[in-house]
Amino acid sequence: SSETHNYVFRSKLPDIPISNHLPLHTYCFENISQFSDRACLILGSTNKTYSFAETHLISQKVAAGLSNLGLQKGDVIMLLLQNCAEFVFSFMGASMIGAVTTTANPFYTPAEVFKQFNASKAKLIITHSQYVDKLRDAGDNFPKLGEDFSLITIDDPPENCLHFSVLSEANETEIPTVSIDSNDAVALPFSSGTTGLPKGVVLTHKSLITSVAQQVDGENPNLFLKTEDVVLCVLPLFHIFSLNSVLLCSLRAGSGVLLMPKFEIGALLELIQRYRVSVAAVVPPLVLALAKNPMVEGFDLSSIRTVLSGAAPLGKELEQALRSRVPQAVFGQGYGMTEAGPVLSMSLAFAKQPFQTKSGSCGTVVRNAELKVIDPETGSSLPHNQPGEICIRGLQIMKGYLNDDDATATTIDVDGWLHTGDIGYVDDDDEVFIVDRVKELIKFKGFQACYFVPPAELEALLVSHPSIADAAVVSQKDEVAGEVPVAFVVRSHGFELTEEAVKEFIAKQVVFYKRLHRVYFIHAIPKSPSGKILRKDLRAKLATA
Ligand code: AYL
Repeated sequence: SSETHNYVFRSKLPDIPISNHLPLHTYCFENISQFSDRACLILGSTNKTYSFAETHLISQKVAAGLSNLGLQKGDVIMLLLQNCAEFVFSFMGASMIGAVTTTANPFYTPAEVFKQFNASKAKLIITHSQYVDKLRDAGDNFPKLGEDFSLITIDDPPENCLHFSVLSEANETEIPTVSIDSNDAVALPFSSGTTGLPKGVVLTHKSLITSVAQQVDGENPNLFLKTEDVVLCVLPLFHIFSLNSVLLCSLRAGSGVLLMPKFEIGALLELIQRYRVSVAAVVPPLVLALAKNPMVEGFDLSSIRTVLSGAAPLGKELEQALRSRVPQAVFGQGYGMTEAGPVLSMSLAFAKQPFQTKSGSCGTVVRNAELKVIDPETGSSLPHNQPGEICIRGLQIMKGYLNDDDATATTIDVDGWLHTGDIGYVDDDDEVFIVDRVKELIKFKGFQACYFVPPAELEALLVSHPSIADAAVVSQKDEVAGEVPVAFVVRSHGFELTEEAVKEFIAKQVVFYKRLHRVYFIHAIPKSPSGKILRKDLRAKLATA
C-alpha cells in the first residue's frame, strides 16, 4: 500500500528526567547518605556483610590501588570471578578512574579467556587462586603471566600473583582526578555468542545509567526496589542480567544484595529462608528447579514478594508451576539483550503502582525508550498483535561492538534502531510477547508453503509432561522437508519414557509440521550461564550421531 504507518510502542509510565550526564559510580552511590549503614552486600557463604558506606569506601580504595598499579582512564581490567564482594569493589573502583571492566566466565578454558583478554586488550586479571594454574603457561600462543599481564587473586595468591589487598588497602585519597565523559565505556561484556562469534559490547556510563534509571527511578519505578529489600544475586555477575538488574539497580535503590558464588538448590533455599530474600532474579532453568525440585517443600519462601525471570523464554506451564510454589509473590519477566543495555521491556506488575499483566508476557517497553516491530522482509513497522523483528531505540543501547564497525552497522541502523533478531509482537495492552529468536527458528519446507517451527513452543509442551524434567528442540536436516524438529529430552528421575511416547504426546498437540521426527534422551541439556540452551552444541551432537 502507498500508506506508510509508523507504529512505535512506548511505556505506559511517563518519561522521567535521567541523570545520565554523571559517571556510573556517582549515579549508583548518589543516594547512599540515606542508607549508608544498611547492609549493601551480604555474603551467603560466610555471613559477612558490607554496608553501603563500606562498599563505597572499599571501591574508592580499589580505584586508588588500580591507579597505583598504572591503570589509567580507558584501560581495561578483566574480572574472572564468581559472585563475590571483590567483583563489586573492582567494577565500581574501575569506573572511578575511568577504566573499563570486561567480565568473563571463570569456567572458561584458557583459550576462551585469552581470546577475550586479547580482544579487549586487558591489562590485568582479577580472579580466584583456583583458576590461576590454567592461566599460567597456557601455551606458547597465550600471553605470559608477569610479562603480558598481572594477576590478582582475591584469596591466597600463588607465586607471581598479587593479593587483592594491594587494591583494597590503598589510600582512597590518592584517586587521580579524571574527567569522565558520559559516552566513555565503563563495561565490556561479550555477547552470549549462541548464534555467532562472541563480540565485545561497549556499554557507556550513559547507557548503563539510562538502563538502571528506566528500571528503578521515578515516582512510579517500573521495578520497585525498597531499602528493606534483600535481592537474590545467584545469577552470575559476569552476565549483564545480574550485573545490571540485580547489582546496579540495588545499589541505586539502596536494597541489600545477597551474593551466592554458585547455584546449589539446598544452599539457595536455606539462604532465601535465612536472609528473608524478597526479590529473586531468576532464569528459566532456575524456575525449573524451584518449580519441580521436591526439596522446595521443606523451606519457608514466604519472604519472596517479587520474582523476575529473564534471559530466555519461559513456558506458561513452568510459570504456573512456580506461581503455585510462591503464591504470595508477584511474578513477571524482563526481556533484555546485552547489546540493548540490556533491558528492553519489563513487567509492569513490578511497578510501585502496579498494572495488571498477562502470563507469558515479557513486560512492556521501558520508559524513555521506543520499541517497534518490523516486517523482516520489508522493514516496515507493524501494528499491535503482528509478529516481526523487535527493534529498540534509546540512550540505553550499546555504543557499538568493540572494533567491529560492520557488525555494529548491521545491528544499529542509521536511525538509531537496534535490531534484536528476536521475533515478537506487542498486544493490545502494550505487552511484549517473544515468539522466538530469528536464527533459532526451524524452517520446515512443506508441500505448499514454508513453515517456521519455534523450538520454544515445543520445549514448553515437552516440559509440561510429568515424566520430562527438561527438553530442547533443534533442527535436523531432512531430505524432504529441508529441516525438521527433533528433541533432546531429560527424563525425570525414576520415570520410564519411550521415544514413541514422546512423539505421540507432541503430535496430539501440534500441527503436522511441528511434529518431532526424532527424540534423543540425554542426562542434561547444555546451557549457557544465563540459561540459554546451547543449540549449537546439540546440533553438533546430531551431526555425529
Ligand atoms: P543476552 N524471553 C525470551 N527470550 C529472552 C528473554 C525473555 N524474557 N530475555 C532475553 N531473551 C533472549 O545478550 C532473546 O533472544 O542478554 C535476546 O535477544 O545474553 C537474548 O536472550 C539476549 O541474550 C533483565 C532481564 C537482562 C533480562 C535480561 C536479559 C539479558 C540477556 C536484564 O532485567
